[in-house]
Amino acid sequence: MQDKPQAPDGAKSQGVGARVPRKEDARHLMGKGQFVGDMSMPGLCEVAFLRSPLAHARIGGIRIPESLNGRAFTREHMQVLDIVADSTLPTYQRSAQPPLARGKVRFVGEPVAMAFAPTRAEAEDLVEEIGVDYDELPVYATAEAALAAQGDLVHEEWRDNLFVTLKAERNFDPESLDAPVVVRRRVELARQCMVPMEGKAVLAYWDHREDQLVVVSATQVPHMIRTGLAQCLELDQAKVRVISPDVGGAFGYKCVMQQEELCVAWLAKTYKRPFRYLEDRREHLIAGANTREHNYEMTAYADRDGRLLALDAHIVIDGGAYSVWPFTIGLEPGQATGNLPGPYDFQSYRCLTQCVATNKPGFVPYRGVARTGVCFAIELMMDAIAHEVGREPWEVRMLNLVKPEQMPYVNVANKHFDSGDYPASLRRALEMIDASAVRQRQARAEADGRLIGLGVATYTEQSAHGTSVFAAWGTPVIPGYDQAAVKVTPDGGLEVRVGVHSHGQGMETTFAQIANEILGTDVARVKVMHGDTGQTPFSTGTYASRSLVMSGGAVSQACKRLAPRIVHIGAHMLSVEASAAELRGGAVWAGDRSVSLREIADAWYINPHKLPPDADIGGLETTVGYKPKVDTGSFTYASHAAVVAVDPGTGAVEILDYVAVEDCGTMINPMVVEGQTFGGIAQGLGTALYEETPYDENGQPLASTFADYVMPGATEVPNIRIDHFETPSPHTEFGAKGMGEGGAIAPPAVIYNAVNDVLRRLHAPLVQRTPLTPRRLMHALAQAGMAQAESQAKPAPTPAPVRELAEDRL
Ligand code: MCN
Ligand code: SMO
Repeated sequence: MQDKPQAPDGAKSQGVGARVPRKEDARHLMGKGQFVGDMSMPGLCEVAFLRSPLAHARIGGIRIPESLNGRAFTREHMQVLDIVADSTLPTYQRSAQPPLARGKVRFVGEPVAMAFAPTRAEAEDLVEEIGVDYDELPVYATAEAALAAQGDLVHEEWRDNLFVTLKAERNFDPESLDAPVVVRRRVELARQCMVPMEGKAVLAYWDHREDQLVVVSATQVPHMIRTGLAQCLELDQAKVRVISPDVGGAFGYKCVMQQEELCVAWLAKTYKRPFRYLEDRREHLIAGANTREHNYEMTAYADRDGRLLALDAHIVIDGGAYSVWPFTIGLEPGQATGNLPGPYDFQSYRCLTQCVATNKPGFVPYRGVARTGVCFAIELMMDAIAHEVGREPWEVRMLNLVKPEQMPYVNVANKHFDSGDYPASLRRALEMIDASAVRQRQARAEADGRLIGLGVATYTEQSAHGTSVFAAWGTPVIPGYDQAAVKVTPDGGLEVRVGVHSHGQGMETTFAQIANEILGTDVARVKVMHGDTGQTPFSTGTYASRSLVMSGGAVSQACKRLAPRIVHIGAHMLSVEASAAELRGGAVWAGDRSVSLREIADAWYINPHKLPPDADIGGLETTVGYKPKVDTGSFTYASHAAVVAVDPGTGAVEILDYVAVEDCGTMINPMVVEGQTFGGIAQGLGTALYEETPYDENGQPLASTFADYVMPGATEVPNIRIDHFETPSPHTEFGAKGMGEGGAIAPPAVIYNAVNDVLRRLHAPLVQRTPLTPRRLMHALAQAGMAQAESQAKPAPTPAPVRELAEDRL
């Protein structure tokens, strides 16, 4: 039976740019996903951890009852190396993270001991029997306290509590600018968690036939976890296989090696039996990881039109107790320092960034990484400058945004913007939100007494940054070529193997679309395999919105390498020269005659007497490595705008309208791009309005359940309207840019700019610290009258006008 060759048009409708429904949705909608928690194995034991109740203490002793021998363990029992994330950044001080605490504990929730039993409940009972003597040490619950420490450092062998200090300076001499406008700002982002639906999850066993440790883990980066585990367990990598099955959201939380992964892997290696650990929600909120806590002090120098002339910044990042492997804590200050200048064209910049070790869980990259913080900082600053010079926020942005005719553009922090029309995205966002109508509406009072505000923000999302960028960040693992293996099956279908991992991004569909674009194979017949080091070529994995550009690029290249081999065989079967044949719609054509990929595959595998004598002996499979021509990253950008209504009676903020105009170059699947954008914005709104992990002065986390840790739900996320531009990147396959994080970058800036639009009209102090809880907003509103009186009474503290140094630090 032969395939009917597809009509060329039919094939195109599944290729690059098509809104193909996601192939992976069927199994998830039917509840057939395969998560670590769904798995069962004979003899499987569940693992529970005893976690530190104190933020900083020396461990005097750990008492394990004799009855628990062989079932409960401390660091002493484990023959493994600690997780050490070293970095080549100058000033960097490395932290060694033991899988179970050694000598002291450094944050509440740090694993101190573990036990296993047939059920989790029994394992939890066992760890309860373990006794620990703690000698309390001074707790550094804030970066400020940690910087002021005298002795008893978080890591005793260090000089001070600083992970790393970064300095950037370019043409910085504000005196010489004689800027008529000087604006100071202090903005802060709260600490928060990532809260994927599925927490950490790992199951490990010994495969006796392969003589291999198999670790099934919910991870974004299976190949790197294999490398990391092999190093810490001192095993050959050939003895370790890591499988990442379905993963219930990751968002950066699962792009690093986790202590629990190492513990469970060690148990399986030692006892040659299956073990599993599943993080529960409380563990996640207390001990999982924290993120986002940045503090910015900035001074901007501008002219009277609002043109930014220079920016001076001091950034402090609360890095928590340990640096993560492999990205290191250096990534966060590196990205913050490099991205703070935003999408703007100015030439004078100075930035000092300090990343501080404190007694909190280690800081982990979270969707957007530092860019959510820097967007918040620079976009609040842009609004402040606009206010200072008496212009609309968008007028000042238009003046400062890098223009399309300047592309490619190297900015003051040496970021290489590849392509795009930033001002056009802002114009389109203003048009969609109908800014002039909002201004007219604001002039009238609302019938319900609420106050309307309009906010905008523009950002760039450096994505798919390559070798040179990571080398500059000094990380122990640096991405290079991503490989894809593509194989035509004997019945003419396609197998595509990639080392990245898809956990909601839809790559099982979009990578199939790429293969379809080149080889014409129906998307339904393209099987994308990922997440298993035993089956896929090496990739450092999925993070930094890189999978499509890097791994997708490799899929394209591999298909392109197969195409001429297919044509060569097909032409022979059609008795024409290869130059007279063409691959189209999954078949090789010569005039109106064709031979399908199924027939060609059949010839290669089963009926080789039909092959040309000089057929490529590589056959119908190939593995190709790829990286973009220029490795400084593809810069997706977007402008977001929102209209909010503030209720002065309750401090509640309702989002009345939200638009996003994004440009990720050529879209592989616009529907997937929109899904990614919606999800990112929902998370960004969480950062803006709800999510916070507060700590008391003893380093005790105060939000350990969803009663205290507030997340946006379906009713809090508005109807978001999205529009796209498609300016191709000159550096990548198809001109596509990465975009998976983008949605999460702008919302805090947009929402705060909109609410501050309201507060400015009331002469109230501005809000500049996330999240925007009703309490913080009520506090600002309550001060409205007072603030007005003060600003009239106080003389400007320096000759240049410096205003709005509001410090709402509730
Ligand atoms: N895409 C496209 N056209 C483009 C760019 C992307 O069709 N021009 C598609 C891609 O084919 C892919 C998706 O959009 O299906 C995202 O691609 P990309 O921007 O390459 O990002 P990654 O696949 O590398 O995903 C990582 C990124 C990051 S870093 C975080 S954090 C994040 C995010 O993706 N975590 C997520 N989105 C997430 N979405 C879900 N559901 N769950 C997570 O954990
Ligand atoms: S935070 Mo995304 O995994 O780079």
